[in-house]
Amino acid sequence: MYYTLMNELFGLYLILTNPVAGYEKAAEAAAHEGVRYLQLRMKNASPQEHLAMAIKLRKITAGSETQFIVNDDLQVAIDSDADGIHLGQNDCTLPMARKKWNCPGKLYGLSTHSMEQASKAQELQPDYIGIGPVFPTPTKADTAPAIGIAEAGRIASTTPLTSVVIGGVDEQNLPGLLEAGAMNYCVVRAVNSSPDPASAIRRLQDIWKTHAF
Ligand code: TZP
Ligand code: MG
Repeated sequence: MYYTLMNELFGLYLILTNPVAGYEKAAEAAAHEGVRYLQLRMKNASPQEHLAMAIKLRKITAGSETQFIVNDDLQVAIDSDADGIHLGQNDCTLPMARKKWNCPGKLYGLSTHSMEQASKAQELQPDYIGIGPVFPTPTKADTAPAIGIAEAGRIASTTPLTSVVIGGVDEQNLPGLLEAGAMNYCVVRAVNSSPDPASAIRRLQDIWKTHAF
């Protein structure tokens, strides 16, 4: 089988989890600032709450450059007509998700926690992989051990897949991560903790534009 693996460069991938500005304001900021990926991650919400919010964010991002991704819950992704789904190593597999969604053009993201998992991910042809956690983070319970800046950069610069480094990424450590080989990066707290998400997004993307490559 022939297929192309594209290593895309876009900088910020934003996950929304309890943004202090509110989900809608944060999503509007992401779409306005041209953030490529926006993921809804509501770990403690009921499926109904998750779907209701997914439908709102779907409307906010529709027609923008921002691809709307749902974390974990394939049914919520399907029912909200999201642009894609993000799956972890222990979630439903990518082949199962593709079979169930059965809708061409949808995007599939996969978390990886090591060089070995990143290499194996190529067989599954995800649209991007997450690499991390780079640093220990309070944002995700039950997370894999932190891999550190050097290893995250090594994996990102080795894989032919589009990648985002994740876990404790902020304005202070982003330059070092990019120097170590990271391509794109994903944050929760660095934007969700700001009452002004648009400014937080702009500051991060300005750093990325200055330090990448
Ligand atoms: N996956 C690996 S680390 C993480 C996820 C969802 C959370 C990252 O959150 P933060 O606040 O940017 O450290
Ligand atoms: Mg998951």
